[in-house]
Amino acid sequence: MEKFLVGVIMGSRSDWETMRHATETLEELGVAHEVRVVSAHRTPELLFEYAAGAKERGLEVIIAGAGGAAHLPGMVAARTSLPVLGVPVQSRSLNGLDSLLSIVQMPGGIPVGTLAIGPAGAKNAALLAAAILANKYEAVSAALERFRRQQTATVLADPDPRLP
Ligand code: RP5
Repeated sequence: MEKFLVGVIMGSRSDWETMRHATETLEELGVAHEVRVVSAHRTPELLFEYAAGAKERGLEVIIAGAGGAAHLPGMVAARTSLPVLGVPVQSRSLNGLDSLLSIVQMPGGIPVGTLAIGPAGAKNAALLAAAILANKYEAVSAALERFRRQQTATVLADPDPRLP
C-alpha cells in the first residue's frame, strides 16, 4: 500500500474547485497524498476518526479546506498533533472572510497554520506542507527548490506585461 505523507481534506465536494490547487501542486512536487471529503458538521464522527488515526497511518501534514463556518481545520487540529494547514474557501455570501476568520482565530494551544482565501491559499498550503516535509525528505527538498527556480525563471523570461 502506498504511503501518503499529506492528507488533503475538505468540508464538501463544493470545495474541490479550490482544493484541487493544493493537490495539483503536491502532484507537481511528487508528494504522495490522499484526498477526502470530511465534514465537521455533516460527518463529525468521521472527522474525529480521521484526525485521531492520521499520524498512525503515516500522514505527516494535514491540509484542511473549508468555507463559511469553517470548523474543519480547527477540529482536526484539536484531535491530532500533526501540523494542520487551513485553507479558507471563498464562500458565496461573505466572500470567504467568514471562512478566514473561522480558521485563523484559534485559541492559544491549538494552532492551525492559516493560508490565504481561495486557490492561492490552497496552492501555498501544498508548498508549505512540502517545506515541512523537506526537512526530512531530500527528494521533496529538491523538488521545492526546482519549483522555486522555475517560477523565478518564468517571471524573468517574460518581463514586458504589454506583450501577450
Ligand atoms: C462547508 O460549508 C464546506 O467546507 C463548504 O465550503 C460550505 C458549503 O458546503 P456545501 O453546502 O456546498 O456542501 O462545510
